[in-house]
Amino acid sequence: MFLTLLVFIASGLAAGAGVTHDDHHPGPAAATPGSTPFANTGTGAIYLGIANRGNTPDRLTGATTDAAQAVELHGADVTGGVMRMSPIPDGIDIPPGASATLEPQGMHLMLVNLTRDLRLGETFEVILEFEQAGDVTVGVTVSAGQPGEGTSVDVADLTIGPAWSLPAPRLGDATPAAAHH
Ligand SMILES: [Cu+2]
Repeated sequence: MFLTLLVFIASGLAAGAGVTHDDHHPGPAAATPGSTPFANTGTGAIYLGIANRGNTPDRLTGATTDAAQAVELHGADVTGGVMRMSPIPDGIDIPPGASATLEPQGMHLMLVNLTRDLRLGETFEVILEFEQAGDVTVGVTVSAGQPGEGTSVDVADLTIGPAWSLPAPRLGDATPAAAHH
């Protein structure tokens, strides 16, 4: 069961990052909605920049959103075309005068068990938890990979965002909905 979870999380991230993941395709049976909720539930990732304009170190320690059952801070490392990601248990440091950049194939906020489809052009909210700046709610734009859509917000010493996410289906084995224009 644990191994199955790893495979689905890994394939979800690979899809988000544009990496081929067909080797992990579980087959047509897994596409049946409502059969095995755990394995069928999708994942996503939130990307954003966080700049610290002040003189005090801050740290992103966690996040929550209605769009997923859990949000994890992840780092990612690509070696030989294979991406591996790992939790960042102590949070993401934002030193004074510096920035943290969460971007595809790098650090990200992992959305575990999506509660809804993330559809192109839609927005959803995430609450970011900072050691110094406290809880900050920002909008996340579902984008086809165009960071800069949406707006950034200034809170305390931090400039946060714009935050964005790639489209992702709530069901892990479903095909993302086509863009509507
Ligand atoms: Cu991840």
